[in-house]
Amino acid sequence: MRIRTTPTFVSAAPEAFACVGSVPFPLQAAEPLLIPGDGEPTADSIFSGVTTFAHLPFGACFSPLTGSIPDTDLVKPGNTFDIAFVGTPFDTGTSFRPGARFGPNGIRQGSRRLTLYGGYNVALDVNPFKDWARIVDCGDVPVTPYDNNMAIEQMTKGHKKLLHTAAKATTIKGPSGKTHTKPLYTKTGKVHPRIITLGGDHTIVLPILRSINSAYGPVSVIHFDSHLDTWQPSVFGAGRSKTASINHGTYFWHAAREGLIRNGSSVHAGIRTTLSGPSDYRVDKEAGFQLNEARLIDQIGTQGIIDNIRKAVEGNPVYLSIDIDVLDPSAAPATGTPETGGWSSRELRTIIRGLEGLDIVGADLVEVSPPYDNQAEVTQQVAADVLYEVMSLMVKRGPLIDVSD
Ligand SMILES: [Mn+2]
Repeated sequence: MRIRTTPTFVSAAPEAFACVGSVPFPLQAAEPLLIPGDGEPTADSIFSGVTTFAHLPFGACFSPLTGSIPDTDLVKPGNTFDIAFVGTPFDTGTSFRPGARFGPNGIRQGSRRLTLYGGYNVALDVNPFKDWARIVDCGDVPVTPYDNNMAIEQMTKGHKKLLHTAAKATTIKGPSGKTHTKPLYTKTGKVHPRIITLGGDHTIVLPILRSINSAYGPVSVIHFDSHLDTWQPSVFGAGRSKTASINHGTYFWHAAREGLIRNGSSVHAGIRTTLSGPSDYRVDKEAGFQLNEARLIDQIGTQGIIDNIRKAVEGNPVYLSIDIDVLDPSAAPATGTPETGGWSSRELRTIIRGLEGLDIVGADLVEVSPPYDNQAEVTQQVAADVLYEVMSLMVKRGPLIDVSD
């Protein structure tokens, strides 16, 4: 039977095609807004279109079709950025429930509504989307699921490629009106963009810290997690092979031994895991971390946790790593190794906002495993919202340039 094409369809088609490529995305609307203020005119663009983090422009920094990381021409001249979101879909370092390889796109899905009203962050009084920073979504680093050693090389190389791209903003006006250009902390002599990584299981932080070290040297780490992740391979993963020794419970142990972490000025927050024994805390201290257990919040509140974190890292370049399992499973069920007795999303967001002004050089959010999320996608949403706070902190802090001279 022949299917009839109605005259209505035929006449409507050219109009529909005329719209392709010209749908105004929330942050790129060329026409004046209909209502004065910070709003945006097209709510439909929140739920339609190809998904990037918070509808940010897609950077196409890698070649997903060939699985390759380009050696040159990563970012075309004039197309640089200050903050890049990048996915790292690796989950073959997990010990229990896998699935974090779907985390990057899960978090992107959870981020779709972030710009519905324009993206202004009330608590931090900043709109990260409409300030000095050019922010992009670089897609995903190509990662093999068959060979962890190769994957770690890919992740190191991919992160380095983005990190060593020149930042767009390379000057800043100081309080006196003077223009400053001297980069803070870097050993390369240039201002680096900040990379925010969407995990992936927590193993990805070892390659990330190796990359960060190539630009900044050892950094202080703020680590939100229910687990220590400084376990010796003999305790976690049994160290049956060199490959097995690097996993999502041991990467900080390796990072500390490689000199990637500033000893004594790194800090855990939200810890509540069982241990192999009290000696795990001793090994953890040797790796350079101060400890804030989750239950401490009942005694000192969110402000007390904030104060402890700031005291540990202030004055240093800071890397921020957030395991979504720092939250209580009621707030974030979709993760590989959930632990009850965790913080609420409100408490975590308050604590992260309390890090305002710190020199955060990079960040990640890991261990979101979408196959375990509920139908409301609550884990993916809270992950996106937490990264929105992190992005706001980075924008509010400004480029990492020294204004003291
Ligand atoms: Mn964890």
